[in-house]
Amino acid sequence: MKWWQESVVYQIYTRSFQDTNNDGIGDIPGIIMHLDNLQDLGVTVIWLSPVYQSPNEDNGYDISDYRRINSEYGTMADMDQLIIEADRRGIKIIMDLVINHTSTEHEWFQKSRNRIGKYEDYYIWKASPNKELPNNWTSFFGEKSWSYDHVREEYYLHLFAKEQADLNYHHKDVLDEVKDIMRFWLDKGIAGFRCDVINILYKNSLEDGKKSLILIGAEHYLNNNGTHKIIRELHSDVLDDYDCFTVGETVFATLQDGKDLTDSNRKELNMIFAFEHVEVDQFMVKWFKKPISISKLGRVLSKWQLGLEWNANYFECHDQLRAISRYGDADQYHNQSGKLMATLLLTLKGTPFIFQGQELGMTNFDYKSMEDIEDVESRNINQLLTDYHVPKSLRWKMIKASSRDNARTPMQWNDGINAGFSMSQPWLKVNSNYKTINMEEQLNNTSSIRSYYKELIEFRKQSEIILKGDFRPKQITKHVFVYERRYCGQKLTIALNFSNKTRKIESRGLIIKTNYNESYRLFEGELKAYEAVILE
Ligand code: TEU
Ligand code: CA
Repeated sequence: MKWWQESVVYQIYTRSFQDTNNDGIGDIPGIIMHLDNLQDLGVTVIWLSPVYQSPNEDNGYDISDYRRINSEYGTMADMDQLIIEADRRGIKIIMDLVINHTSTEHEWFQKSRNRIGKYEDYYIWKASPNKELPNNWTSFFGEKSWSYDHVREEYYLHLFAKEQADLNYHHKDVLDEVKDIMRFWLDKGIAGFRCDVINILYKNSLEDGKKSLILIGAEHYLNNNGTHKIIRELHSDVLDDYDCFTVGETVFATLQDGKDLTDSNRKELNMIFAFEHVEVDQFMVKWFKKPISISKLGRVLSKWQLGLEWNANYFECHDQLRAISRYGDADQYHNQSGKLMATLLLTLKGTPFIFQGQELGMTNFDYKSMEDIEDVESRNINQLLTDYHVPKSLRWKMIKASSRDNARTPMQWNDGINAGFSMSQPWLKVNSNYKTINMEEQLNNTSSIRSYYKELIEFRKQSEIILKGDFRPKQITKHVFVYERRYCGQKLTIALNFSNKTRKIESRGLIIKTNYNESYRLFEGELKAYEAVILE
């Protein structure tokens, strides 16, 4: 096994993690402050969401200098110290590599709009004599994907916000720049990259896209050979020289795309973040709160588990809803459903990724209006819905049920001022449930969600079956998901009940883990509400 297959990764969204200088914004010293806590949890890799210099239109996913640290988060000296201090605790760091686009404040873009030297074609520009948009493509954030630049008097392409201009991968120098940036960070001692929207780099053509409800134009840039070739080149020219790993964030990837991207013979990526399982509730459920289809979730997860040799597993990140609010019951079965999601995440085949606060069972926000929202995606969607005359209350309902800010609320460290995140007004409001859901309360409480994460992480590290075993779906119904892991003639059965009623299942066995506190041993086929068991 490779070290990154045995790893447990913890994603830190620095802005919301811990503020140490009381400006209301999380920072790198705040991460260093909590390294002991992460080591205690059992984490062996940290994925840092972007901490590079950025005007923060999209919270760091709009980079204006890849070799500088955002001054809100600290200095390069802080970053170097973080790498050293993490290493002392057996924790490696992977960075976010955002190379589909840069901030329009990036020096390259500034030179490009002024047509300076080689930079002229670093981005995707299009003249338009009659001021019509160059094509009909729409962006991931709902708007048109072209903006007019008054300096160059041309349109530029942006598949995300208008402050995030897409780089032009038809220009060879762009890829060389990326390679240098990667080496810069790998030489500093980081252990790899989470590669942002890595499957859309290469644009085949700029022709009009097919009519579609969302993302018009995607067929011209999703998972094409140009992108595969770029990724292989990054692998052979850079990554191969280091002991590191990559996880690609791959929007709209099919299983076949996943196979192509992670097939070790092709030398592209080590694992990907697929989206299919976090899209089983897209639109209807997310916006209108219809109950999520557990059978669909189970089928999709099984398909990916069976289809790939190895992959990344996740249920939360800075773009997704909180898992308890989404798949569980945050009110009545907060503790059980938090542990249920932990059981699922940590017993699947693949490398598990925990998002900050997930180990505490943090929930979706409790905001009351658009004024509390910072997320650029939510703001754009709200604007779009306003343009379509969607009434305010319905707009809010949709935003509330889908906003990425649900996951981005500040970490809940204790029941003190601002949940211990900061002494001054946080950049994004703290969830008011911090009085009961917080780290301090859970740390020494043996029945807390955090204690369960810690226990299960340790269990996973010791279990060859979990680490190396095959995956077999056993029973997938409207309410339960049961699967086996098998290795060298041994097996474990994992049974999960995603409902608030007792459910009968076929499996039997000896319980070695349960998310209910009572210590019962023999499992006779009945799962309690939101119960999760691991059977021998
Ligand atoms: O996400 C890509 C992406 O597809 C999401 O923004 C998606 O549109 C959204 O989650 C749906 O709700 C990556 C980053 O994770 C995200 O934070 C960035 O905003 C985006 O790329 C642009 O860099
Ligand atoms: Ca700060």
